[in-house]
Amino acid sequence: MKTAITLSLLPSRPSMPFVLGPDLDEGFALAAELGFDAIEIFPPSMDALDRPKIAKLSQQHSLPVSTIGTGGGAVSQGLTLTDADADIRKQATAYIRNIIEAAGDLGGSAIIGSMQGRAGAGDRDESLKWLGDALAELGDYAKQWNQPLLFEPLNRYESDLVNRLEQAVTLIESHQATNAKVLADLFHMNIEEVSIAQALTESAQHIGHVHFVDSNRWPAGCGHSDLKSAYEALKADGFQGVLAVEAFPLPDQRAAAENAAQYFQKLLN
Ligand code: LER
Ligand code: MN
Repeated sequence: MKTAITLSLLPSRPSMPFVLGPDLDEGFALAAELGFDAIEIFPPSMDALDRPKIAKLSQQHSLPVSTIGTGGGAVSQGLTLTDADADIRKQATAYIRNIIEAAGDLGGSAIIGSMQGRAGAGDRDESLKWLGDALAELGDYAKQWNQPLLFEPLNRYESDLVNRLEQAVTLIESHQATNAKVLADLFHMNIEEVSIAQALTESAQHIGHVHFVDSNRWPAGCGHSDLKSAYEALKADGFQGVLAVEAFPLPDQRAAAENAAQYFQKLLN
């Protein structure tokens, strides 16, 4: 398994689960210094993504970009794949295509989390159909770069569509979204799953990426989730992807990054 740490291109905020950023030079340098294997980037918009600069830093520090989040489309522009307005759904798809392309060119994959939206007062089955169809279409698009499309169940306070891994697997299979993989975020799972380790094992064949974070969304070791058993389950199931630190930058950015790096050193060696 490899490790990654998140870098947000928005100013760092304690309420956002991104450890590094917004300065790319500083973020890449600290990630390299602490021995992470890759970087996960969260841009608020396509314009914020300085692709040449990211490519240069990635090469300079030998730090591949594992993943790029698409949530900026929802947070900054109000786009989701399940909006009642077909035009907004189309704009959301176009936004995600651009991120798939940017990530693919950098050798990484795109994440669909917040872009799944919510059914709210609308028809939940219809929302799930729009979402499943989008995962199939966008997953096919990502094949050009030989990358999976990562789909992330969110906890109930962020979405009423897909909260547990098993629901994501059902959606992927029922829509033949053959290139969509599940992103297991251990923070959301702590809220939604009966057992994190058991859920990981049950969906093992579909898991493509992990947000490795503690119960309180602080870095691993700073909360009360049984992350050792989560890791042992992933290992036993042959998971070979990335464990990414998508955690609050607390108590501060550097300490959060150092705590996560120290935890990984003990866990992985
Ligand atoms: C949001 O809560 C989250 O976990 C992100 O990875 C999804 O955009
Ligand atoms: Mn996450």
